[in-house]
Amino acid sequence: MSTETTSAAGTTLGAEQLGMFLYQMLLIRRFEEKCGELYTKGKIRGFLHLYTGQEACAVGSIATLEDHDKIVTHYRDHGHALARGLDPNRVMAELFGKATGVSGGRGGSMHLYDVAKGFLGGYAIVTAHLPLAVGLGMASNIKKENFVTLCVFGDGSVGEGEFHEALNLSVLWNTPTIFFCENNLYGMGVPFHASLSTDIPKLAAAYNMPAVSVDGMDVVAVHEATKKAVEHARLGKGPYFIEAMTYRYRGHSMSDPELYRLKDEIEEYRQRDAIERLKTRMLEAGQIDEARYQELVARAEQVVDEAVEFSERSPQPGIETLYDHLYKEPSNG
Ligand SMILES: Cc1ncc(C[n+]2csc(CCOP(=O)(O)OP(=O)(O)O)c2C)c(N)n1
Ligand SMILES: [Mg+2]
Repeated sequence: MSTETTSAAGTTLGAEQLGMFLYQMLLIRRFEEKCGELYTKGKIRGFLHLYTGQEACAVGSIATLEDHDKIVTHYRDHGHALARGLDPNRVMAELFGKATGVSGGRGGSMHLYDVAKGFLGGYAIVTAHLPLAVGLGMASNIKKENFVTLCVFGDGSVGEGEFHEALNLSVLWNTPTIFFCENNLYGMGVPFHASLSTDIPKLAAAYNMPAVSVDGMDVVAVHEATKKAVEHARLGKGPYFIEAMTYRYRGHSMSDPELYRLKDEIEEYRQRDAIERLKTRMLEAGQIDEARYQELVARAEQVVDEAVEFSERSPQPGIETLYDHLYKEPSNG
């Protein structure tokens, strides 16, 4: 199976849809910036991996899904949750560890979850959710429910055994799975080229599924590519692989001193920023003006401020819930 690079040329998306993309990316950007601030103030604790720079991946891909479709993703999951329409108040409250959080304050940043939205996690173990996505695909086939699963993961997954097991079985079992690899060029501090000797779509195509590479800093290109993949899977043609080339502006997590890359490199990618690109494209096409853009910025800011206030005044989980969600009741002995 051959691989190709897709582009956004000739899109038919209108001003309303593009405006929605712009707003969602602004919301994610603001949300993540606020999370960074709150972490340094000690309001958010534990692990925190920010999605800043990668917004186009979540927004462009998730917009192609229907309500009954499913998403499983990795620990860098805030952007996917917001793009899927999870309540920003409850996402932020989860990061605060509050009872009103989407996972009842038990999951934190890496374990966002909302069954009603088909958002089935947030997984901290690299690649562990790829087999789950194949299992969901089997469920869709066996129960004839015709939902597709968008499975998001990083380039660091490609060297893991489960990656290969999942891709192979998804083809053999013809599951409606979209494997969506956010290649941000690093797995923690290891540059991608130091961990893989070939390119990712080539590897995926070797399992006999269509595999494409797309500019993950271009929300329209991501949308076009994922739309094709979803159509393919929904028609019963099996899995589809997308590599989205992207970049994270912040370190791997909040505790990353970033000694492995130069500031120039970050600047270079900021020049291709997905928000700026879409804004420029819409300005040039007369689909937005500066005043409208500023309205979207202000709305995103307000939603995030409200989410913080909601989280501040939410209660901690009660002590009586301490043993909830455990497989085994604690013994008295
Ligand atoms: C099985 C497993 N091995 C190692 C780790 C430690 N770890 C956490 S994140 C990470 C890097 C993953 O990089 P990538 O998949 O590219 O995602 P990114 O952080 O770049 O979004 C590693 C090695 C882990 N969580 N799980
Ligand atoms: Mg990576």
